Amino acid sequence: MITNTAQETELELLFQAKIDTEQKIEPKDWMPDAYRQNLIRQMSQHAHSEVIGMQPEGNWITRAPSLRRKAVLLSKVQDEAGHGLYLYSATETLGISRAEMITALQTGTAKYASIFNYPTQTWGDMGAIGWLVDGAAICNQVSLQRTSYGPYARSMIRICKEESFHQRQGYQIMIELAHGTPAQKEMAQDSLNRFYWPSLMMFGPHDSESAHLARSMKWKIKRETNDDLRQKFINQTVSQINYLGLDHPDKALQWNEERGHYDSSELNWDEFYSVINGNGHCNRQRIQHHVKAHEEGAWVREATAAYNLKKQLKLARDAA
Ligand code: BYC
Repeated sequence: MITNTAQETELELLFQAKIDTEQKIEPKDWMPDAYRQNLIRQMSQHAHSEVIGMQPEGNWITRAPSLRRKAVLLSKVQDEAGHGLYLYSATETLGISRAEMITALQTGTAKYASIFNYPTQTWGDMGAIGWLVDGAAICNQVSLQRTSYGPYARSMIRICKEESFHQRQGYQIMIELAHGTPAQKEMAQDSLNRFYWPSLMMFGPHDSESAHLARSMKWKIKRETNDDLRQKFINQTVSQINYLGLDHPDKALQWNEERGHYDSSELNWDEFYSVINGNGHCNRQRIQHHVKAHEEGAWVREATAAYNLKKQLKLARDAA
């Protein structure tokens, strides 16, 4: 007789074989519960980041310096809402409801990207966010296009295309400021100085401190490690800073011929952990704002549910 444990072991072996041969795991496939939970954690946090990430930029829609800039920023912020929508929908395929995910965000059980707890003080910050924050996100998300869970991988393909546009619009703002008046150049430098370090923290703790890394790599949820992705981003940003004619915020940055990479300063990990544990500059404000918007939107959710019910009833009656 085959026992439950033996069957589970075989299922796990078959599951890992599928991953090892680059086949995607789809919603109705068998998967270990820890795989499902790990994905729910990462994907829902990714969705929350997209949605909370609308707030720092939303802050500047009414103060954009021209109608064209306003339209572009508005469109970018709307894209982020769309990314949240794809990701929440993809996460729902794992058996968790949207309401459960929102509660986890609002009660602090689920995290969102640390970067969005930093305030946006000037128009230059819109340039720095598009260029560096979306740039860091792309670096990570390009590799997530090959993640093992089908719905997550597919959502990443579209999101990456849109993020590339976001990065270009941010870099274009930086080009204009950096090549503008001395005051504009100073604004660009100040935004770079403030957003450079938090952008590097978006990749998470060092690999040696990353709680989920080993299993996520084995299951190919993550395709590259936190430190490898961060290094890629550091390398690619050097020439972009040079082109802008700005000073690199990392005074210790040095090309290492042997490694073929730039060596850089250590990040302020106390600051990172303080921010992800809820004590960043804007953590409370971001969540309060989310709760307020969610409560104000209750009538929309109720109206949609009532409309769907009516539609279902009509379909059922017509079919009867
Ligand atoms: N911020 O074991 P680790 C965008 C947490 S938005 C906050 O390495 P993992 C955009 C981590 O969650 C795109 N928390 O974790 C939107 C874990 O805590 P829990 C955002 C962080 O998951 C609007 C603990 O630290 N992109 O582009 O293996 C406007 C231990 O870490 C952070 C994504 O979300 C952080 N930076 O690796 C503009 C990408 N780092 O869960 C732009 C998807 C770590 O145990 N996510 N933590 O409580 C990932 O790729 C991975 O989750 C991470 C972390 C690389 C972020």
